[in-house]
Order: sequence, then structure tokens, then C-alpha cells
Amino acid sequence: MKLVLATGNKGKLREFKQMCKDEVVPFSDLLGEMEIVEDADSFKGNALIKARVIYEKLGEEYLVVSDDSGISVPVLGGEPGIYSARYAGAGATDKENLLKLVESVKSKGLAKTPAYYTAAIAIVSKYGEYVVHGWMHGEVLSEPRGDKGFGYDPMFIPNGYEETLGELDDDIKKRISHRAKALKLAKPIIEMLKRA
Ligand code: ITT
Repeated sequence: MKLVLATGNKGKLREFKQMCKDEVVPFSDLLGEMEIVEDADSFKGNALIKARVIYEKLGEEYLVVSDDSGISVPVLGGEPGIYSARYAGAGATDKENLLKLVESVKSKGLAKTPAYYTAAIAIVSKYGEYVVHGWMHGEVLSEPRGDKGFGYDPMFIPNGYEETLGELDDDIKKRISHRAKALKLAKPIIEMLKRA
């Protein structure tokens, strides 16, 4: 079975490639660019939508893996959460979303506040559907720093560190991230399905 990643996000693709020994092929290599409507009310629901759409187009030869993720800030009532990719509006860039979150944190009069990332990874194949989750806790800053990672990384300091994910080496994010933790759970499932 061939493994395909149901994402159009270059930052996610880069991280999956760093973390998987298997070849990771983005769906766009096989199907071209495609817009998938993510209208579920949870990370899990949206991850399943993305993996199902791509699996239905590709068929039984494929094992499709998707990632739905985002950042939640309790002082903002959990925002942006599942709306992280469109916090500053439909079609917003990573930079626009980050600046909107910076403004939201500032509007509370805070220089920093607790936050966490969530990743739901869905796996869809002819043997059925699986979803696993991973989380990374830390704080968001009202003054972003660094340009590594992607998305909200320049404003996020993981617990136990002094620097933002925009400043820390990719190797550290690769070990501690929400995506790394979810993928650790997903890997044995993927291996089992490949042998089934
Ligand atoms: P796909 O649906 O094609 O995978 P997307 O960017 O639309 O790509 P999501 O709907 O899962 O993905 O939105 C996730 C958003 O959350 C993403 O755009 C980032 O802004 C943010 N995000 C998720 N994981 C992140 C990470 O590891 N570092 C920084 N930001 C992250």
C-alpha cells in the first residue's frame, strides 16, 4: 500500500518528511491541487474529512494520512483552535493569522499567556479508519521571535524552554511537538496496516 499525505500545508509536509522513514507523497503529486471543505467541529472530524476525500479519489491501493491541527489559547476562550488556518479570515496567510493572534493577546493586556497546540492525525485505508492525537503545551508571546518552523511558531514557547519555536532548532520541535506525539501513536498503526 502506498502512503499519501492529505495536506497542502508545506510546513506540515516538511515535518512529516523529517519524522518518517517511509517516503511521504503529498496528495497534490497524484491529484493536483484541490480545496477540501473542513466543516467539522473538531480536529478529529476535520482530519477524517481530509483523509476520506483523498482516499475516495485514490482508491484501495492507498493508505491516506491527514493532519488537522491548531493552537488554542485558554484566555481567549480556546481561540483560534480549529479555526487556526483561517483566524484572520478565509484565505489568510500564516503571517496574517499570527498577527491577529498577537493582537488578541495584546488586547488582553498580556505579554504572554498559556497556550497549546493540538494535532489530530487520521489514517484511512481499505481496513478502516483510525484517529490519534498529540498535544504540546507552552505559552504564546505578544512579541514573536525567530523565523524557523511555520504558522504560529515564532510566538510559541514550549514548556521547559526559553526560546520560541521560531528560534529553536527543528530537531527540538521534531521531538516534542503535537505532530511528533501524534505520529508516534500513528506509526505502529501504519506499520500494521501495511502488513495486513
Ligand atoms: P491542510 O488542511 O491542507 O493540512 P492547513 O494549513 O489548512 O493544511 P489546518 O486546517 O490543520 O491545516 O490548520 C492548521 C493551522 O494551524 C496551520 O495553518 C497553522 O497556522 C497552525 N499550525 C498547526 N500546526 C502548527 C505548527 O506545528 N506550527 C505552527 N502553526 C501550526
